[in-house]
Amino acid sequence: MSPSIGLVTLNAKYVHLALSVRYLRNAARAAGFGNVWLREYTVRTPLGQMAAELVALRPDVLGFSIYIWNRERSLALIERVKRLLPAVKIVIGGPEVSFETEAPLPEIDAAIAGEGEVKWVEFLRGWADGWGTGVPGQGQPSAATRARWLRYGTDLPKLDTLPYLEEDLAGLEHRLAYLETSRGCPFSCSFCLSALDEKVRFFPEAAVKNTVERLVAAGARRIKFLDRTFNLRRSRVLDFFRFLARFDGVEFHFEVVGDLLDEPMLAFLETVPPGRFQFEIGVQSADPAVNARVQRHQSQKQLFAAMARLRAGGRVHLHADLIWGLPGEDLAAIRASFETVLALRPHQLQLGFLKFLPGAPIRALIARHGYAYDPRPPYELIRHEDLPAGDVAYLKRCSAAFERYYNSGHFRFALEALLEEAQGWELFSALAAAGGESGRDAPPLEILAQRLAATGARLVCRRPHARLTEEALRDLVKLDYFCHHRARRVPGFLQGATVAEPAGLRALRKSRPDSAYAPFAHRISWAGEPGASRPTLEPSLQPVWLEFSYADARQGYFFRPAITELTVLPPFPVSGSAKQRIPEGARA
Ligand code: B12
Ligand code: SF4
Repeated sequence: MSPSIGLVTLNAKYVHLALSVRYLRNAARAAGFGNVWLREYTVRTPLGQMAAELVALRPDVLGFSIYIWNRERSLALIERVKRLLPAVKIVIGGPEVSFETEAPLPEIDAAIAGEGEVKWVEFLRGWADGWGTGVPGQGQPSAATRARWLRYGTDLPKLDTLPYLEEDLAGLEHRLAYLETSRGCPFSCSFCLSALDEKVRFFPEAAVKNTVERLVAAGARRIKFLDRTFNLRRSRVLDFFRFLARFDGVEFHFEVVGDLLDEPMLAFLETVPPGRFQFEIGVQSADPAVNARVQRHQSQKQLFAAMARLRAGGRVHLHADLIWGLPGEDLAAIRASFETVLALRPHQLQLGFLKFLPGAPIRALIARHGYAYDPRPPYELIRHEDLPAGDVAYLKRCSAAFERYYNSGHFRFALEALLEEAQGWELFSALAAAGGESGRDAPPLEILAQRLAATGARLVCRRPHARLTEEALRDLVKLDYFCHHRARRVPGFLQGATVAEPAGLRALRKSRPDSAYAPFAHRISWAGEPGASRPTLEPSLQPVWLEFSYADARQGYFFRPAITELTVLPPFPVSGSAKQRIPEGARA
C-alpha cells in the first residue's frame, strides 16, 4: 500500500491559501508517491479538530509549512499529533523555520530550509528506503544530509510546474488565488528575507498565462502575484499587464518597485479598467538616508512621481508601505516621512513596525542602533536609540487609528476635506487620542463616524479661519457613511436638526429595498461621476434628500452606489427617470 503523506499548514485567515503545500504535493506525486494529500486550516481552527482530522488520515509522514503567523499553533499541533501517533515522521519547512540551528521540538524528525521541493522529495525517498536499510521508516539521514537541508538557498528546484491541479480549483471565488511568475529578488533590503536570494528565476510565461485562465474559469475573482518584484523585467511586464487587463470582473494584485515603473507602463496603466490592478509599493521611509541604512536603494524622485501619476490616473488601486522603527528615524523624522507619503494620497498606506525576522540581515544592526525587540513572533521592535518605547506605543495607537479611518476606506470624503485644513499627523493622532485606539477589534462604523465628526469639528471646524464648517463635515461623514458601505438608515448623531421625512418616502423605501435615503444640509455636486470624484457642497436652505442605490454597486475600493437627488415634483408615485419625484411640500 502506498504510504500516506500529508502536507499541513495554518493560514492567517480563510481568504488566504498556501502555495507551498501545493508545490510540495506535486513534487512528491511526480516522484511516484501516490497517496499525497494536503490540509489547510487557519490559525483559529481548534487544535483538537485539526489533530483528530489528521490522525484519521493515518499519515506515515507529515510535512508542516511554518510561517511567522502560525509558528506557535503549528508547533502545538505537532506535539498533539505526535502524542496520538508516535510513529509518524514530522518534517518542517517554511521561512519561519529556515534559520533554526536546531529543531524547535524533539518531536520533529527533519527541518528543511528555503525552497523545499527537492529536499522534501529527497526526505521521502530516503524514508521509503529506510535510509539504506530497505525498511520504510527505519534508519536516519546522515549528518551531512541534514546539514545541507538546513542551508538556505541550496537545491533550488527547476521552476517548470505551476501549483494548481484540478482538485485545487473548487471554492476559489471566496479566496485570494495566489500565483508566482518568478522567485527571488535582486535587492537586499536588510529587514526582508528575500534579501538572501542570490538570483531571480522565472516560471514559463505560457504556463503562467494558462494558469490565470484556468483560475478565472474556475471562479477566482482576486488573483495575487507573490513575485517579490513583479515589474523587474520590463520587456515581459507590459505584455503580462496587457494580457491580464482583459479579464473582466477580476482583480489582480502585484508587488511592484515604484521607481521601475517606466513611461510605457504608466501610460498603459492609465487605460486599464478602474480596480482591475492593485499595486503594493514599498516606500519604507521618505528619507533616502534612512533607507540606505537598511540597504534599500531607490530613486525617491522617480518613485514619488510614479505614485502621483498612478493616483492621478485613478485606475490602479495604490497601496503604499512605510516601516516605522528603521534605524536613525526618530519620531519627528517618522512624522515627516508619513506626511510626504500621505500627500500622495495612496488608497491605502500600511504603517508597519520593523521586525527582526530570524535570518534577516537587519539583525546585524541590533547592537549598533540600540534595538530591543520581542524575541517571539512577530519579532517586532520595542525601541531603539532614537525611538523610546513610549514613542513606539504612541505610534501603535496612531497606526491603529489610521487603519480604521483611512485604510478602511470608509471616510474618504470627510478625511480629504479635513486633510486640507490640518496636517495628517495632527488629525490621526487626535483620532487615536479620541478613541483610545489600542484594542484589536475595530469599534462599529457608527461609533467611528461619530468620533470622526466630533474630533474633526474640534480640531478644524471650530478654528477661527476654518473653511470647513461643522455642518459640512457632518454631511461629508454622512455621505461617506452611505457611499462606502451598504447603509440602511441615518445614524442618530448624523441627523443634525430634525428633518421631517417626505410623505412619499415610506412608499419609495418599500418599493426599492436596495436603496437608502438621507437628508443633507447641502446641495452636493460632483466634478465627475457621483461618488467617484470629490463632492462640492453648497449650503441649502431646504434639506436635500439623496437616494443611494446599491442594486448595481460594485465591490472593492471602487465600490459606490448610484446617487440621485430627489426633486420636489408632483405627483407621487415615482417615475423611472434619473431624478426621483416626491410630492410637493414633502420637504421639511
Ligand atoms: C502571502 C503572504 C502573507 C499572507 C498570509 C498567507 C497565508 N497563507 O496565510 C499575509 C498577507 C496575511 C501575510 C502577512 C504577513 N507576512 Co507574509 N508573506 C506572504 C508571501 C507574500 C507569500 C507566501 C507564499 O505563499 N510564498 C510562495 C511559496 C511557494 O513560498 P514559501 O512559502 O516560501 O514556500 C517554500 C519554502 O518556504 C518551502 N516550504 C514551505 N513550507 C514547507 C513545508 C515543508 C515540509 C518543506 C519541506 C518545505 C516548505 O518550500 C516552499 C516551496 O519552495 C511571503 C513572501 C513570498 N513571496 O514568499 C510573505 C512572508 C511569508 N511574510 C512575511 C511576513 C514578515 C509577514 C508579516 C509579519 C508582515 C507584516 N506586515 O506584518 C505578516 C504576518 C501576519 C500575522 N498575522 O502575523 C515574511 C516571512 C517571515 C516568516 N518568518 O515567516 C515573508 C517571507 C516576506 C518576506 N520576504 O520577508 N503574509
Ligand atoms: S523588501 Fe522587496 S525589494 Fe526589498 S529585498 Fe524584500 S522583496 Fe526585495
